[in-house]
Amino acid sequence: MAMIDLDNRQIVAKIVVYGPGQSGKTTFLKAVHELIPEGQRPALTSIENELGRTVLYDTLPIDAGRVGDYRMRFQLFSVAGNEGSEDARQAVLSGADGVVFLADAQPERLPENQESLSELLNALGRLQKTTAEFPVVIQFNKVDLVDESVLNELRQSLNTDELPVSYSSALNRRGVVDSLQTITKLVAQSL
Ligand SMILES: Nc1nc2c(ncn2[C@@H]2O[C@H](COP(=O)(O)OP(=O)(O)OP(=O)(O)O)[C@@H](O)[C@H]2O)c(=O)[nH]1
Ligand SMILES: [Mg+2]
Repeated sequence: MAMIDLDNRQIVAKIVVYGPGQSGKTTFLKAVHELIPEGQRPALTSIENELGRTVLYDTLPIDAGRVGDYRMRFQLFSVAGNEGSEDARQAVLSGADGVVFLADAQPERLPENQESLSELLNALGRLQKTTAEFPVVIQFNKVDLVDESVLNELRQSLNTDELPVSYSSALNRRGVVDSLQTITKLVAQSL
C-alpha cells in the first residue's frame, strides 16, 4: 500500500521481486544499486546466510523523480527463494504495490518457475488481488544463457500472455533499467 507523506511531499510505493530460488533476485537488486551514482547510493540491506542465499529478503530504496509536486520513491524488496519459507515470502508480499516475477530463463528451471508463479498467484489471491488490476511483470532473467526460441517456449509454458514481459541479464547489468522502468511505470499509473 503506497504511503503518501504530505509533510515531505513524497509518495513511497513497494515493489516486490518474487521468483524461484537462485533466479537472480538479489543480483537484480545489486545491479540496480550499482546503477545509482555513488554519492547518492542508499544502503542495500540483505539478510542472507553464509552461502549468500537470501533467508528473509533484500531491500533497497530508489528515487524515481517527481510526479507533479511529489517525489516518487520505490522501496524494492526481493524475497528468499529456496532458503526462505512460504510464510516469509507472504509477509514480504503484504502491502506490495506491484510485483516483478523474476523467472530463471534456463529451460531446466521451468518446473521451479511454474511452482513459484503459482505460489505467487495464490498468495495474491489471498490478498484479494488479481493481475487484472494489480501490476505484475514477468521478467526473464539469465537471458545470456539461452537463445530466443527458448524464451518463446518459456513464455507459453508459464501461460502469462496477458502480463507485461521484460528481459534481463542481471549479472551483466543488461536490461536492468528497462525492466525497472516497466514495473515502476505500471505501479505509478496504478496509484
Ligand atoms: N549467467 C547469469 N547468472 C546470473 C544472472 N543473475 C544471477 N545469476 C547468478 O545466479 C546465482 C543466483 O543469484 P542470486 O541473485 O543469489 O539469486 P536469488 O534469486 O537471489 O537466490 P535466492 O535468494 O536463494 O532465492 C548467482 O550465482 C548469480 O551470479 C544472470 O543474469 N546471468
Ligand atoms: Mg536472493
